Amino acid sequence: MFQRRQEGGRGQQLVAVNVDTLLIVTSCNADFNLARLERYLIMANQAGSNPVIVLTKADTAEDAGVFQAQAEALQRDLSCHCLEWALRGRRFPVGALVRRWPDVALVGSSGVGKSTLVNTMTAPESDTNQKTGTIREYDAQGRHTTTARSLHAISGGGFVINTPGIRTLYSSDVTDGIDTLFAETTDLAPLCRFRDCTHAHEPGCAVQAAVSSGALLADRLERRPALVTENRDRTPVVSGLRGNKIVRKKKY
Ligand SMILES: Nc1nc2c(ncn2[C@@H]2O[C@H](COP(=O)(O)OP(=O)(O)OP(=O)(O)O)[C@@H](O)[C@H]2O)c(=O)[nH]1
Ligand SMILES: [Mg+2]
Ligand SMILES: [Zn+2]
Repeated sequence: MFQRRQEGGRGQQLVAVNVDTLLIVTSCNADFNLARLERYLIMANQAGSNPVIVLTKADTAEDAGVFQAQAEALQRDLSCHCLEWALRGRRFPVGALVRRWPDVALVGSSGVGKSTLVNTMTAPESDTNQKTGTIREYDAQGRHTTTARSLHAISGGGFVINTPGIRTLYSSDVTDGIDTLFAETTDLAPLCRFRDCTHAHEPGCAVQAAVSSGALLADRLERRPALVTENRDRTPVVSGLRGNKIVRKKKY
């Protein structure tokens, strides 16, 4: 079950359920943002689905391989597909993917080409014709063309859910998702001297030792503390000291 916290809202909004593969769509242009991709990966990991990064608009980039290499480095064994605009008129190669993981959902910012992809995944005789819209040239922002979620049969089996572009993705209640994103750190954590080690400054930290020895890239740790803190601050605690504090604050 994918859910996301709404901007300004307190509750969670349901995005999709029973999804085997989450296709995280981004473009080889100004939309490409590693920190945002990490949030999508956390969402997919937390829901227990198989995340796949789909890079669209490879035709507009000088070297799409640079985008692909950066995306692939975000999580252990992450699969990442780079799509050429030339795919227009051809089918998105979901065949192998869908045989293993038949139910797919697409997420990503507005204008990255989710609806364009859905149109190439469904059978030509199906009545799927998702409306697509142009993007603003100067910053690659889409215009929120798709406004509702929809489910379509993929030719060859399985189903795909198209979703409206997401503006901001907050992380809350996703501790497991973060642990999977940073699997190298998660694996090392039991070797740290302190059980609640933040891997930032503590002595006897196995993660920092791995960075010093070159076994782990320091880049991998850069955005982790912010994600951990955001998750902690946004996750409601139902019992214990912090939970009680929140209840008291609400009362008075
Ligand atoms: N150059 C190029 N343009 C593409 C590609 N894929 C999609 N587009 C264009 O990108 C624009 C946005 O595509 P959409 O499919 O509407 O994007 P979306 O992600 O569904 O956007 P929202 O519905 O607003 O969330 C359209 O003008 C598409 O024609 C691609 O691979 N290369
Ligand atoms: Mg769309
Ligand atoms: Zn540590």
